[in-house]
Amino acid sequence: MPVQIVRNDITKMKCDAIVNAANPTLLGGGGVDGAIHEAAGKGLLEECRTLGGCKTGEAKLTGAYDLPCKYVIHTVGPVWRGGQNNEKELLKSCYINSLTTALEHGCETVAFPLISSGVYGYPKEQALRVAVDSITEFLTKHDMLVYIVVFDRSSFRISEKLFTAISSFIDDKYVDTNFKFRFSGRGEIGESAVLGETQILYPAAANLVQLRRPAKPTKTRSLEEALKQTDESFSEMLMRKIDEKGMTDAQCYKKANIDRKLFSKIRGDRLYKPSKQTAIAFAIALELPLEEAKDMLMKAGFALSHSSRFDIIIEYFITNGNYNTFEINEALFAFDQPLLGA
Ligand code: AR6
Repeated sequence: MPVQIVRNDITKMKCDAIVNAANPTLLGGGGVDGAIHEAAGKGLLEECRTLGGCKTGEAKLTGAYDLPCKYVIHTVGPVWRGGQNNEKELLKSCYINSLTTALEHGCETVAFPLISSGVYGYPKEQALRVAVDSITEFLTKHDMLVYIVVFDRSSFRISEKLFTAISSFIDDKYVDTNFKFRFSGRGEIGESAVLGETQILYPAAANLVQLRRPAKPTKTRSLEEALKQTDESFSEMLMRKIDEKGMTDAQCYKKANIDRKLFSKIRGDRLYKPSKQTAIAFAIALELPLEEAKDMLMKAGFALSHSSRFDIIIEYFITNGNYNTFEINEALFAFDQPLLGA
C-alpha cells in the first residue's frame, strides 16, 4: 500500500527518511521541528547550521543522528494567510521536493508530518488533502512507500451528518445480526430500542425474554471450499473486472493503493489468497456494487460480516456508491477502525 495514513509520533518512525516541518532558518523551533531536533541530538543542529537556510516550498537533506531513520528531509511549509496567497501550490512543492530529494538518495520509505498544519495555521483537513493528492501524484511515476503521520485526532474528521448516518447504519446492521426479542406471553417478535450497543428494553423488562444468540457465524468459507465451488478464482475475477471496467492494471492497483509487486504476485498466481484488506481495496478501486464486492471477497475466502464495525462501514460506502478511499478512511478513523491501506 504505497500511501498509508498512520497515527504516531514521527520521531519513532523507522523509515529511510522522515520529513521535518521546519522554518527558513533550519535552526530548530517548536512543534514537530522541536521534537525531531530533541530526538536526533545536537549533531542535527550542527549540520543544519551549514545549510544556509531553506526557502518556502524547498527541501534539504541531513543525516538523522540518534533518530531511527537514515535521513531527515527539512522542508518549509507556507504560513496560512487565508488561502489566496499561493499556499496550496507552496505546500504541494514541499511534498514533491521532499519526495524528489528522498528518491535521489535512494529512499524507499518516507514519513511526512502534516506540514504547515500546526504553528503555520493551515487548516488540518485541507492540509491532509493536499498531502494525499501531492503524494499520490508523485507515486503515479515512482515506487515508494509513503506514510502520512497524523499526530492528533482533529486532523481527520468527518461531518456530524455523515457520522450520524454511519452510526445508525451500524446500529441497524449490527443489532439485526445479534439480537432478537420476544414477548414472553405471546411469543411474538417484539421491539427494542438500541443506542449504540446498549439495548433499551420496553415495555417492562419483565415481559421480555431476550434471546441472545451467539454472533451469527459469518458466511466465510475456507479458500479451498470457495475454490471447489467456483471455477473462477479471486485473481481471475480481478483480471476480468479490470478488463470489463476498461482499466489498465496500473490504474487499478494504484487506485487500490496496492503496490506493483503484490499486484504482480496476484496476477501470476491463479490461487493467490490476498488479505481481506487487499481484497476490499480492489473491490473499492473497481467500484463494484455490493453483491459483486461480496462475491469477490468470497473468492478470497472472506465475507462482509455484520458483527464487525469495519465491515459495516465498508458496506455503508459501497451501498451509497461512494468509492472514495480517502473519505472511507476518514470515516474508519472517526470510528476507531483500522484504515484501508494501514
Ligand atoms: N509527530 C508527528 N506530528 C507532529 C509531531 C510529532 N512528534 N509534533 C507535532 N506534530 P508544526 P508547521 C504535528 O507546528 O505548522 C516550528 O516551530 C502537529 O500536530 O510542527 O509547519 C517550525 O520551526 C501538526 O499537525 O509545523 C516552524 O517555525 C503538524 O505536525 C513552524 O513550527 C505540523 O505542525 C512550522 O509550522
